[in-house]
Amino acid sequence: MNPPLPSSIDAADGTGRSGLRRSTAVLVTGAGGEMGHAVLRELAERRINAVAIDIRELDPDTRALCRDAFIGDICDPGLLDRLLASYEIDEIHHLAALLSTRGEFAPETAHRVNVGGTLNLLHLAAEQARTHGRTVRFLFPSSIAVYGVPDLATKRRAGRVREDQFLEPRTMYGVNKLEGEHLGRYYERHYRLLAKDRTPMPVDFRSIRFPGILSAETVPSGGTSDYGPEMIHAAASGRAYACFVRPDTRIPFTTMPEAIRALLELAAAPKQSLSRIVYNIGGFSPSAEEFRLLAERAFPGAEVSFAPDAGRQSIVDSWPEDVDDSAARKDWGWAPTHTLESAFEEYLAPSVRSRYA
Ligand code: AKB
Repeated sequence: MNPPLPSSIDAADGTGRSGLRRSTAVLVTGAGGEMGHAVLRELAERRINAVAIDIRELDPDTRALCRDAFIGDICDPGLLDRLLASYEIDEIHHLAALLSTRGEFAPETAHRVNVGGTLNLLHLAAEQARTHGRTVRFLFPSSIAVYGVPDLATKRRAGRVREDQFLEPRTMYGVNKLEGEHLGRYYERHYRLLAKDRTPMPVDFRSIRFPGILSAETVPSGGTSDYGPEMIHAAASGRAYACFVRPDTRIPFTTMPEAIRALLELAAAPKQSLSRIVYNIGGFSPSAEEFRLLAERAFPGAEVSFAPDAGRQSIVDSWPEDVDDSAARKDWGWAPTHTLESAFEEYLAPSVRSRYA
């Protein structure tokens, strides 16, 4: 089992919500989402006191992984006040977001949730730091959606994109994630710049730009990298799948266990070794056609066809083919362990197969 993170401070008093002293906890927003369940499971294994927020009631398995759960909107200050009445927060994993496809149907709502929610949580973190006199660590999953490569020829030429290239996102979600990164930098380095009583570095902001994520346990919804996981889950469950991007479409992917490992490794890295606040991590970059071939090999009889949707295609075409993650490798020792083949053979195919068995 992994050693506890340095931030793992359990309540020594055992007073819980009704006692006079508040328990220290790690806050996880979007706890009911794809990533939330996996993060909570890892925190529970490390015996870290986690408090969850989600817009919907958590399923019993996820609820059992946390000390407490608050159901409501991260934009509701009343909800955050209720939470702070019972807990001191010393670390936040802010996973709640409206993804790239869903965000294009309701851009203003996406902005309210993705940026307004992030701002509320950064403010909460800064206030916790001020009242308790210690920096609050803030983990923010950003996304390859912050990139906006102008056209396919440039995408092919660019290859592995660095963190500071092509930052002109096409989607509201990408705009919001980029804004989240900027807000994090501001709260860490410049918050209340002119105030006489300002707290230096109230927030220790750490962010990863995730590629598409493949989970064997859940099927995502509302994203544009969803064609990868949708294809695998459809193939495993014997459903025909019409892929909404062209066969030659290529973006980076990783698996859910690798994504969670990356987030927790970045959380545990010594601050002095971090030269950036936001890092790319790569994995493998198959074309949609390569995905199809692997899915058909792993699940004989799978029926995958291609029916590109022009709008969603244009979103994926604006994301890079691959990312340069050399900063993550150098600063905190990031090392992906899955290749596309091993991700399929060792993780996706067996787990997805047993899920639908
Ligand atoms: C999406 O497709 O919106 C997300 C992402 C790439 O961040 N999966």
